[in-house]
Amino acid sequence: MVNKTEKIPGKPLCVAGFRIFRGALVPRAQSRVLGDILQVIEQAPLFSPMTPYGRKMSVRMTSAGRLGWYSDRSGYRYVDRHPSGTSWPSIPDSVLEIWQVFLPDAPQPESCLVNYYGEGARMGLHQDRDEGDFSFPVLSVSLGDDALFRMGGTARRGKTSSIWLKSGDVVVIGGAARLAYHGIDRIRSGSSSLVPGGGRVNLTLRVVR
Ligand code: MD6
Ligand code: FE
Repeated sequence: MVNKTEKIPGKPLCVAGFRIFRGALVPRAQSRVLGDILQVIEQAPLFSPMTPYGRKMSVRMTSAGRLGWYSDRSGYRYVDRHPSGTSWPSIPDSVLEIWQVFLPDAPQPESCLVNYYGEGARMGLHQDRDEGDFSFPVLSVSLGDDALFRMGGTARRGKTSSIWLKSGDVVVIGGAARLAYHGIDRIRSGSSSLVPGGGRVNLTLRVVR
């Protein structure tokens, strides 16, 4: 699953408290996870959330797990149903295995947010703070096209650093970085052939409570 036969993640690259595990998933593992996520998308189709300010997000989303992230004029929150009214599909085992390898001491994640970036999609600088409990890290998995990831501190206008995330990279934000600002400035369209039709899929796994 993960790059090491003994299933121990290698030493991460640390930027502003973000732990970046480059190439954590070998290509075979990336294909398996993506295949499982495409099935999630079949059951719970991608949709474009509306921000509380009334703008449509350029990233399309869906979720797996007990809770899914949702946004509309009433604000950002976790809900137990897809907009179609059905419960979210369960988090695939291939995805739970990644969480298990990187965060063996954390409880099981309750939510796996699936973000799809087509050409031109981006995600503004934000904090992940819609969860009821910040004691556990958020783990992200990048699949498909490269993405320019910007990382800052806990102040909105603080200094930031950027790095290109590639398919198979895993990022863990926990501890002091759990509430750090981050975002995706842009995608390098066509840089990967993993996702059918192109684009980037990012998974973020969380304990919500
Ligand atoms: C993305 N990632 O990579 C957006 N959040 O498309 C996130 O918003 C994120 O990478 C929390 C922890 C890690 C992340
Ligand atoms: Fe985030």
